[in-house]
Amino acid sequence: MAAQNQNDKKTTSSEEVFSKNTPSSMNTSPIDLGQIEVLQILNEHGEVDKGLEPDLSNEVLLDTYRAMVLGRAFDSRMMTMQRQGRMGTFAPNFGQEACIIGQVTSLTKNDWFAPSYRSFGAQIMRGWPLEHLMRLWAGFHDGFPPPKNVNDLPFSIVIGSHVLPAVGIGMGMNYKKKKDCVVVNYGDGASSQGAVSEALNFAAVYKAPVVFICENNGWAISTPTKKQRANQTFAAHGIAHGIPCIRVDGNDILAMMCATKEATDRARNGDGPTLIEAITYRMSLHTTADDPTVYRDEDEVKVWEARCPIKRFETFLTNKGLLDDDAIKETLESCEEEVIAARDKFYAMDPADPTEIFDHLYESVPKELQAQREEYLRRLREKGIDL
Ligand SMILES: Cc1ncc(C[n+]2csc(CCOP(=O)(O)OP(=O)(O)O)c2C)c(N)n1
Ligand SMILES: [Mg+2]
Repeated sequence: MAAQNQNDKKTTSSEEVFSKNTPSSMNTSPIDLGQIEVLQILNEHGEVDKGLEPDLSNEVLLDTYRAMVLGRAFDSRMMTMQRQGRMGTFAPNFGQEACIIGQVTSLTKNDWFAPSYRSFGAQIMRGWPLEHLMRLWAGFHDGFPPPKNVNDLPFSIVIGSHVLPAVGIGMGMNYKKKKDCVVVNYGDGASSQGAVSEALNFAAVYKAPVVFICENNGWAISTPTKKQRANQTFAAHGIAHGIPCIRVDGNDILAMMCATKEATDRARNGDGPTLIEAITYRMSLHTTADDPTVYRDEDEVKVWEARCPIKRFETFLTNKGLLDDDAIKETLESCEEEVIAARDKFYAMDPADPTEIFDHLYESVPKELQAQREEYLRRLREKGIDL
């Protein structure tokens, strides 16, 4: 695999993989950063590079496929629930399923995962019940803490702020001489936060066992990557900090799994952090509060539709004799049923007490906040809600 200062002939340059039909918002590599190559194992037609194909069992391949389909089924249902007024603001992950699932397939229960808000597919794999995630997105406080025995951080809405704590966890692992590691993801937009540079520097200097995944999905709300960073290669952040780095086709699940496996092995062996830039695309809106049609061209979205991570994996698995039309249909139906069952459980739960939003900032509530609490209760009573 390509990493800093290595020359693996099997990987290709970013131009070969992405120059064709690359949308204008995503100039790739205007500067020659020749050492940072793009790893792709499954091309957008689902054809595999035999020389790079990983040796994975049929069970792992099919479980990974189902995890991607389940993530998308969760996504679709949450969008519907939000539009029905039964869910809070939600950040979909359409089109980024390979990027997100491939990050966690090489983690064990002892490892840590520090996600951003678009990571629910991976959170499900890590052991978060779906109805727990629904509580979270509905804004109920009890949805935020990770379930018992799941070593994940709750995601932070403050962009990039979870990256430093993730490095702290990695440094703690070194201190305790553990062989575990941390995967932390953040977006192209988050990469501009000072805290992310600080985190990279700490991890590099202290050889923290951390895998940084920069999810370059083309946009930070309405800011395209070309306005985010003059050097379009987010992986170069690694070079600047002395961290081995690689760019990966983030819509290729096999490439994501291989890159993350190599990075987690390196971390466990005491060789410190790795930075993976996953090149993917946010197919849908930023959140349910956003309307991308006002700032981006639909033609751009069409280009990425052809690079669908689920479709290309389906083609690969079908060619391998592991899937057929019936199995594809059954997988989708069973994932939808699982999501519906979770939705019904979620609807049957008691809602949270809405006044809890006043409870968690101060040990004793200051009088100004107490006045707001009373005002809020008064307004709820006006609407016929008496707590
Ligand atoms: C510190 C901070 N600044 C601004 C925001 C508002 N905000 C929410 S999401 C977002 C864009 C993040 O883009 P990116 O990191 O690329 O992640 P993506 O949403 O594309 O997954 C911004 C600016 C915030 N939540 N926190
Ligand atoms: Mg982004």
